[in-house]
Amino acid sequence: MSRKNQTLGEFIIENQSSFKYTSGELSRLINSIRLAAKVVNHEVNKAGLVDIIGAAGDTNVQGEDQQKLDVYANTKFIQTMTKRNIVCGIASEEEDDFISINSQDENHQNKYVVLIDPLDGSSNIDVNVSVGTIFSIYRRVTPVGTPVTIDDFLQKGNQQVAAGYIIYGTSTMIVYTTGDGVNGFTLNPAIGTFYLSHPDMQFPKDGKIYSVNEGNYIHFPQGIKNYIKYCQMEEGDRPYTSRYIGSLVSDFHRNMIKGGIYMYPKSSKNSNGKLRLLYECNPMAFLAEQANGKASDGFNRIMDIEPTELHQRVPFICGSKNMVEKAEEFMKKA
Ligand code: AHM
Ligand code: MG
Repeated sequence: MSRKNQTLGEFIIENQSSFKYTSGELSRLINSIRLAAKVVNHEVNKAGLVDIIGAAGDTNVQGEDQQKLDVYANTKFIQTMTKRNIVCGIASEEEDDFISINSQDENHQNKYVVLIDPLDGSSNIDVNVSVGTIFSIYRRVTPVGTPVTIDDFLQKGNQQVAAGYIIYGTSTMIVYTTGDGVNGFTLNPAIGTFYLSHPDMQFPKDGKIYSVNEGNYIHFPQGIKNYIKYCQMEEGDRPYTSRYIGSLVSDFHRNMIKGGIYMYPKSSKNSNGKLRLLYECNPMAFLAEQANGKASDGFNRIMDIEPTELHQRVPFICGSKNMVEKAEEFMKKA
């Protein structure tokens, strides 16, 4: 059982045996994410001090301008996992295609693939607002000893073996699950160590916060419009409070602690919403369910959606169970 003040390193070792595949490979992988997180954290915290913010000039596969820190975080996470030779493949929001990893002596012996959004919400960096890293981990489905294929990445969310996020906020935290609850670790920047600060995190069953970009209201489906009106209605414990940071990790993190719902629905402008199924929605959905919350596209469980492409988008409704179920009710009625 988890103990407060335990370091993340100790926690990983202590909990390794409770994981059904006990080779230690997953532990080493989470350790490498921890290391890259510290390096990226250091750089994110310098963003206001050095000339690192601003578009790097590249455009990513979604046609968005890349900020320099997106590129930096992408490189660091990929480098760390590649150099330590612990994964057989990586897919990233910042890379058009997946990367197959093989060191000559290992001959594709690694079993895990990672999907990552290295710096989510990066439009918030130059205004000093929290951003995050999101990661999702699967066991490969193709045979060990062969190069990974797209099939290793296009797995349903319900096949994830671990998922988590790093939040670069007022404190830096790693929050992750290996399918046995959700635990949060806070970085002590003075000594560079993550400590277990939030054991066994749980979404309150109900909440009073709704998080959605209401600027898109007129483009939303009728069910979402009706649910937003319901949130604003003076009745019982309503109206709810509206809180939207525009940084998924931060909005999710706050809602998990306080109780709330996050929505990025489809709209008449954007038929599948904005968020990416494989490295944004699925990992958050896994965390939500492990913390007694819920994640849906309005009708179906996010983690049951069959992926068809790496950068697929999907409408996303996630948070306190009763709130998500209420939003689904409005979607079905409309
Ligand atoms: P990004 O991956 O380009 O940073 O986009 C994802 C982010 C989420 O973190 C956030 O919740 C959402 O986009 C905000 O979008 P919008 O500005 O349209 O509300
Ligand atoms: Mg993103």
